[in-house]
Amino acid sequence: MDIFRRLRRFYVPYLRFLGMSLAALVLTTALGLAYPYLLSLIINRVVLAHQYGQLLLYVSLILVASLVKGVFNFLQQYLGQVFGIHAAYDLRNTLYRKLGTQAFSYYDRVHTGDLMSRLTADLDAFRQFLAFGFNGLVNLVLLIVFGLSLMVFMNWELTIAVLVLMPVLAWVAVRFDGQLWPAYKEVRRSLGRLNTSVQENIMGVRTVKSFAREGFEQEKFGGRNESYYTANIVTAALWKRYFPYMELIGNMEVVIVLLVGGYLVIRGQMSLGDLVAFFSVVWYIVAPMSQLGYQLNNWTQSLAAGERLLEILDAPNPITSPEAGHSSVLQGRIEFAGVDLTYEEAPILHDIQFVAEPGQTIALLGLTGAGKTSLAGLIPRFYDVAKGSVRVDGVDVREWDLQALRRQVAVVFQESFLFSTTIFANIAYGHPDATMEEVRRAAQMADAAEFIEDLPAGYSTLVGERGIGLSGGQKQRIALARAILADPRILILDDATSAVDMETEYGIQQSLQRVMKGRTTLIIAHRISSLRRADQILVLDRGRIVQRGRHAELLRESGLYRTIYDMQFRDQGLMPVGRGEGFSAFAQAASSDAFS
Ligand code: DGT
Ligand code: MG
Repeated sequence: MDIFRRLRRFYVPYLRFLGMSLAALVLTTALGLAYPYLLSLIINRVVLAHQYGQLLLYVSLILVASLVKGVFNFLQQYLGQVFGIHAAYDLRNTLYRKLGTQAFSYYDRVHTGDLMSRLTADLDAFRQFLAFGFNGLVNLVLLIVFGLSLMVFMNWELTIAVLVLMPVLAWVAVRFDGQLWPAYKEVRRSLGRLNTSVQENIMGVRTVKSFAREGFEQEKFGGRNESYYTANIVTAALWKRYFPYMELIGNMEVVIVLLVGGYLVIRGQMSLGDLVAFFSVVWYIVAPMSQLGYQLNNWTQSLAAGERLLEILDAPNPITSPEAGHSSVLQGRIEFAGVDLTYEEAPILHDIQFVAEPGQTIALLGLTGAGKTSLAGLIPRFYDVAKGSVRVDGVDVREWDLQALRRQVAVVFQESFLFSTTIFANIAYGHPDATMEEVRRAAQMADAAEFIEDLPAGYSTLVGERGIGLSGGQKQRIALARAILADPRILILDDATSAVDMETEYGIQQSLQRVMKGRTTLIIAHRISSLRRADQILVLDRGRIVQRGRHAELLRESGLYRTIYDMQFRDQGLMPVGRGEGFSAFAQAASSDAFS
């Protein structure tokens, strides 16, 4: 019940549709009960009284009642649907908006497939209930109230006989519902897991195939499919176990009516017409009563679904924009003061301290897993610090208006992501009203223009799902062009040129130096060649800055920097493996540009 209360803001605005639907429902039910009454009249006044002249009149009345009932029944169902569709529409939008504002840390935890199944299957179960479930339950109540009144009106002794079994019915229903709730939660959960598996297999199909692990994945999927299957079987079995009881009770009601009613008719205490009418009212009520299980089923299912939707809506978001947050054109001064970062209690960064003046280039170097990406992510506030502060232009990022901050900080992520649309739209993503000229210029600076213009459809080429595939380096350069076009005051390049050859990287760096004049750049790289011209190089080791300075200074010190440098240059010939691919190309670039 609480679940419906907490979700009420989505359906309360549309209660008028439910109201109209319920009004139509009342009329449908009333007309439905008019039928047994007319039947009793036919028997008492026509058949038993031998007044066959009136037959046509009563038959036409029944016909009219059925027709009008049909119209109201249509309205009842249609308006119920409209109610559900409207509420689901709002709920879907709100869920999506909530997911859109969720912090990075939220996405570290959730599974895409599970989220998808909540947004589709669970939302639909909830909609179904709003559309049919409410009405179904109300219908039941109406039938019982109307039907009972009619029965009491016709013969109260017989009514009492029928009511004897009611507590049994209620007991069975409540017991059943108690077992159904956990069963349905399990159905929903296992569907979420199943979808996660499907999603991962589609995303990771290349890895699966290259390791010939189709069998393993098949088995994993099979296992989850089986859990889902079992959960469904369990609910079906519960259902089936309960159903015979309901049917038995229904049939016993019929027997009671025939026994007691027959006795009353024989004793002359009840007319035959009334018995027939009574009998059909009981029939009329018993059928939906035996569907009580179905209604409960519907109700329980939608509660389980509603709970999963509430989990999305109620998930706390640690990163929210402050009210009336700071917002101004950014100069580009970055300051880390005693910054610690933890991911779910695990310490990642310790006491990070540095200042980048506007226009400077800061480089981060360190072994894999040292915390470079994590450090950079603190600037646009992807995560919040555990201790200390990150200030941009002297203002703590937690006091910045989040949108204003992020709009002026562009990040080229370690893994470039392209949307399945045109190359043009991908580059213009952060700046949707960009002209072709601007897009082309950004592409040129990222050294992407040439290959894009060689494609048959040029900038209109579709990438991603339906479009052509691009090489890793091509994707990276498109992502880079996207960041350049956003015209950021702070640019973060997380290994942004790792997939291009050294010559291309060199060219990109030259043009970046021009664009980024007066702006701050943070470069993360594994190749010393990529960062040797930085104003300040920070060497990160297991979450701490262990060395800092310019290339020439760091080379003179013994330490991690020198070690990495030696590995990358001294032992060129001896390095069969490693991250510094393309050494010969680099050597050329290096020789044309003195190191120290
Ligand atoms: P890379 O890109 O391989 O050169 O490595 P870095 O230096 O960019 O490392 P980073 O910052 O991605 O990761 C530092 C540590 O933090 C590493 O032990 C993995 C862990 N870590 C990274 N991202 C997450 C996350 O989203 N959640 C949790 N719990 N840990 C994370
Ligand atoms: Mg990284």
